[in-house]
Amino acid sequence: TKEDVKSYLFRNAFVLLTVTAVIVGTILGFTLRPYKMSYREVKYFAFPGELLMRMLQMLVLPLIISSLVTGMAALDSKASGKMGMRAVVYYMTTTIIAVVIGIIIVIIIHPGKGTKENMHREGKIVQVTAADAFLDLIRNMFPPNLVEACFKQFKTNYEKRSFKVPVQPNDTLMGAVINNVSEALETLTRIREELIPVPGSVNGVNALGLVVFSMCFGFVIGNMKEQGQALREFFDSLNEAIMRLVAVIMWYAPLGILFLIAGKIVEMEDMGVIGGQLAMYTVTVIVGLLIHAVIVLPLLYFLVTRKNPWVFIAGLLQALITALGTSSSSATLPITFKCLEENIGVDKRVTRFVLPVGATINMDGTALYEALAAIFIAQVNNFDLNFGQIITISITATAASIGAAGIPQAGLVTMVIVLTSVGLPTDDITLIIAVDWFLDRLRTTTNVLGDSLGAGIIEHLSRHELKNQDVEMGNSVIEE
Ligand code: DAS
Repeated sequence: TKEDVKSYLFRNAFVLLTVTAVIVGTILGFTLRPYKMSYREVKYFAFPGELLMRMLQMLVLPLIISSLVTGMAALDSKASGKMGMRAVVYYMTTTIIAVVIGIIIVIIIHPGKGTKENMHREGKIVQVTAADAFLDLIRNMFPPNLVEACFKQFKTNYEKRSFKVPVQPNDTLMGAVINNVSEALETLTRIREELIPVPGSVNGVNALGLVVFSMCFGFVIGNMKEQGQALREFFDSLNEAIMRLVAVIMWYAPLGILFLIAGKIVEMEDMGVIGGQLAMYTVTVIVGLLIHAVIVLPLLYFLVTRKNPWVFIAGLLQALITALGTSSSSATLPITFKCLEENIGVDKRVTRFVLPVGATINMDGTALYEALAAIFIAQVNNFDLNFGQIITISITATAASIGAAGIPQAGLVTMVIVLTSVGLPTDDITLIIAVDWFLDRLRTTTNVLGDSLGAGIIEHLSRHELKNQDVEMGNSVIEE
């Protein structure tokens, strides 16, 4: 009936609006492209998109803190311990699978042909060792000053880093970069200014440190009986308030996504200049990400829960599109929360605990990409990797994905760790920079999918603990 159609449309309004936004944004972008807007015009044009990014980022910090504190406080220590273990096992397993897929795919497709003779580089070897990177990661888990951890961080222990763009005409692979040397340099400067912050940071903020602190803090106040009551209630209502703000932003999101997508299409490089090897590389990354996101993760979800993964993914659509539009898994976090809790109905005790951690450290798409890109760079350099080196790449790619912030193109920066670990030239990151904005969106979507399916899997595995706790607390238990 008419009423049914109406209620269906209303229930699915967000998804419909978001999908429409993607379509309209794409059409608008391609329609305006021929007009070759100036940098400033593009900035003005894409302004509604920039606002969406800022609004989402505005909520991330209070959301991470309040959801982790309440999430931990709501679980008894046995449940949180078990859930934590399951989360770690899930994150590690899926990340390692992703890395292996990346390595196998790049070896099979072999997109890079050795062009070493016609490339000379004088780039400096960057003084970053894998050990430095690991220590930095651990260090940042314990911020000495919590207030400072909420501000932009620029200090790292390997601050000095130099990139040089190897200029080499008549080289198809380099063509794209050379045509855009100034652009590439600009991007690199931007990266240096914005991203080199601390590993594990979100938008310059030390998220990893705040995650660790919030978890410990929530754990402690959860065990404090009456004395902790005031704090538990405070963080609970803070979390509720933030989620209501998220609900408001949800209405704006489709408009923002429309302009984020249209703006990017207007300003992107002509795909024509992308040479053969780079095109092959792009295809290889896409194939790898697809295998992981469309086959491996849904299969894993099905094997563990025996539920239809596609129903789950359909409920997640809006978060996935937001990830595609923003290329930031932490900016997407508020939307991911909404989708999981409201559309899919995942237990809040699980989402609050698992999602903020996942968005900070679990990045399957990034891990796959880092391993794949490093081997591609080895192929371009005619650099034969032995088995030990491939293992080193898989370990450092895992670490680099944990260290990468959930912000645009963070994975490109942490790649330095992977390349230096096997002695590949870090300057060669410039080879892949021309297509990174695009691949970044795809790996961010994969990252968000991995975190979300993980929440579903962990909820399923923890159902007994959650039920026991409900019984103890006298909550009404909903039978499956
Ligand atoms: N774009 C990132 C994310 O938010 C990570 C990356 O650059 O790989 O997930």
